[in-house]
Amino acid sequence: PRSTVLGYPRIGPRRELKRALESYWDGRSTRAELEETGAELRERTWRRLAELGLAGLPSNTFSLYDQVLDTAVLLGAVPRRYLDAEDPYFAMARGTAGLAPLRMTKWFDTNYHYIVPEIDAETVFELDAAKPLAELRQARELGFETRPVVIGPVTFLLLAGALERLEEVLGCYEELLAILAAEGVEWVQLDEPALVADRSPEELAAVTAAYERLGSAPSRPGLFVASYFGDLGEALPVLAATPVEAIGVDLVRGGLDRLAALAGKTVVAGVVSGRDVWRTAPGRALSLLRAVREHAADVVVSTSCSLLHVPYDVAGEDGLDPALRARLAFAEQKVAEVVELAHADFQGAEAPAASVALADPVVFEGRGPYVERAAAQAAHLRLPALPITTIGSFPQTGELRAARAAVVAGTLEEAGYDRRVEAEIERVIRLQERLGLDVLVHGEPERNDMVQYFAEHLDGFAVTANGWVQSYGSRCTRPPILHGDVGRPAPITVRWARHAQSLTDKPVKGMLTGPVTIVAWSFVRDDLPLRDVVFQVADAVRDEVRDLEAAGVSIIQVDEPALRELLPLRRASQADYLEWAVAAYRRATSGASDRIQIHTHLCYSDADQILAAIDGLDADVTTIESARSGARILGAVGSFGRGLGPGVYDIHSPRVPSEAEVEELLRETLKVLPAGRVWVNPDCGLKTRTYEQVEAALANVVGATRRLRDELGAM
Ligand code: THG
Ligand code: ZN
Repeated sequence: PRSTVLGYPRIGPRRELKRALESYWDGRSTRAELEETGAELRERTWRRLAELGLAGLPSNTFSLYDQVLDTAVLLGAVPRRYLDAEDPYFAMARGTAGLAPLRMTKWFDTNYHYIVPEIDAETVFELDAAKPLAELRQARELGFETRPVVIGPVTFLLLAGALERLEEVLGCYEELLAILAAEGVEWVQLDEPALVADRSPEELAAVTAAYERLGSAPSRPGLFVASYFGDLGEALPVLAATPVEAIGVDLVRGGLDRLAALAGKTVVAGVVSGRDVWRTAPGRALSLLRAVREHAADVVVSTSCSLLHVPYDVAGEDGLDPALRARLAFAEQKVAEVVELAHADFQGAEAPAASVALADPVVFEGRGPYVERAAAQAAHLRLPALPITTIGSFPQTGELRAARAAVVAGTLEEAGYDRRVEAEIERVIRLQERLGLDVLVHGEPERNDMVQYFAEHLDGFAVTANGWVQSYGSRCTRPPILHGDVGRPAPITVRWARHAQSLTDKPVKGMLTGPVTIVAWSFVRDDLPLRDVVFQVADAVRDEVRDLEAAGVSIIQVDEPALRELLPLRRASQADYLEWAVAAYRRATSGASDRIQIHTHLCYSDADQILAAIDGLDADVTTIESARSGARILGAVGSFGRGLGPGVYDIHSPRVPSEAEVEELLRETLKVLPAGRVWVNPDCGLKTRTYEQVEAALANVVGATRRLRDELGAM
């Protein structure tokens, strides 16, 4: 059979695109130079895929920023206010001095973020096929025939919250199909990952309408509709009943149940995972392929989703244990696996291995009831009304980043680095005292990325030298690889927390990352249920909590910014996930005695969806994004029974909020929450801001809070 992949990384094997983007944004290079880097990266990818023996090469999987934004441009959905910007594409992605960017949010259950298209009464859809055509022609000049990849109409409109505009948008897709057919294109790939989540009868009817209409377009290439990130479920027979010629199914996460419906279709069988870094078990993959061939007219071997979500290449990762390295497959290795499977004989393969059974629910001793804890903490901490705090990180200076690089390069000794970190902690403590904050932080100067930092200090994790994965735009993370049993050989944060607390009489928070987030932002072993892995991490966090308490820390923050990210796409599985995720958090914090105040922080503005679960975490204080979303969260928190700090200013923007603005947000908060449970804090960590911005903003936060305290005192 033939072979293909649904998409490929595009940031560049050495993050060439990141460098080119940031250079262009800083005015150090031109748009033409940026485009040139893009063209080189595409050329390299097609050549490499062809060398590896892949038969079906995709095009239009490259993007200068984001594929959803590219689709909005393709369909003419560019809000008018951006058209006068010097570069409307990047104005939508990043904003300009006078224009806020479009919203950004998580791509399904991945750590990739896409730009949310804005579609309203002003939107006039009009096809602009320049980008897919340019990529198609570039590939042809290099001698490669490719399959253009575009996000499908149903997923695009669902992401934009505008499915009612289907008829208009289908006109653009029809026009695109005609143009591609005229170019002699054989196949086009339309991505419909939204079909693996629960869909209403109306939404399924939209699938039928869309693909009946595109299928009967008078002039078109073969239609390949790709689904990924899960099982198509009831959408499979719906899609199969339309005239599309090929359907892509995720056989890593999805099952074989309804494959009989695919009789007569080409099935693009996603048997090599695009979501993990493990080698594919050939026995299982071959028996899946054999099962598919029994039903389908034709089988194409493929990845379960785009390889965008894995790093480029295991080669060069010389720092990894050879035994671990031998188990790994990044994008290049996964392409080789697809090719090998396509050449293999499907006959005589073994049956798929049975999945691992779930362990028994874990029992642990909890903390006392909130009211009792709150009384013990109040007596111990003696905080003023409306206590002011920050989320944890302070600006990361260039000096610190350079010092970390020098340690890696061997030109700076650990002891010298540690002294610099201690000096930075002292500066952050003094700054907070001078500003008049009540609960201080050490500023996290010892951490680059929090998950990377904990992975480096825990057993069972490996970190890569160059395993970058795009998170959004030019931003990447290097997800650690959780490959063995997790353990904490020694305290991790205690020495920094102790140093910080020794500098001041005010309480300094200990700062930890929660078990769900550490696992969500890592590549995780697949031989244990995810839940069991999360519980192992929870036990390591619990050890750290106990040691922080023993070191004299009286407030410990355990963040779970990724709690929502791992929420299953299907509602039927959500309750079970939330139950064990919450249990893992409580286990991680259960080592603290009642007089220790546990804080947590959540980053996103749509937390109201899982507010009950956040309540279930049973943290004494929760800080949460609020300012950026127009304090929308306040409508949902009235029932929240413990301390809450809805952010009073948006740290994602360099803008310094005025005292009056902060005061207004605090007044709004005091309308829905009793004053005794309100905390005052920014929306999120201050790592990406400058000290100048942070000082000015926090001074205004303190000013506004003091005015309200005076009023409360007078009542
Ligand atoms: N850490 C990890 N995953 C995350 C976040 C995180 N996922 C969600 C959210 N936060 C994503 N946001 C970002 C924000 C900034 C960066 C990456 C993801 C970033 N990265 C540096 C870069 O690309 O230049 C590299 C960081 C490094 O040196 O490790 O700025 O906070 N794991
Ligand atoms: Zn945050």
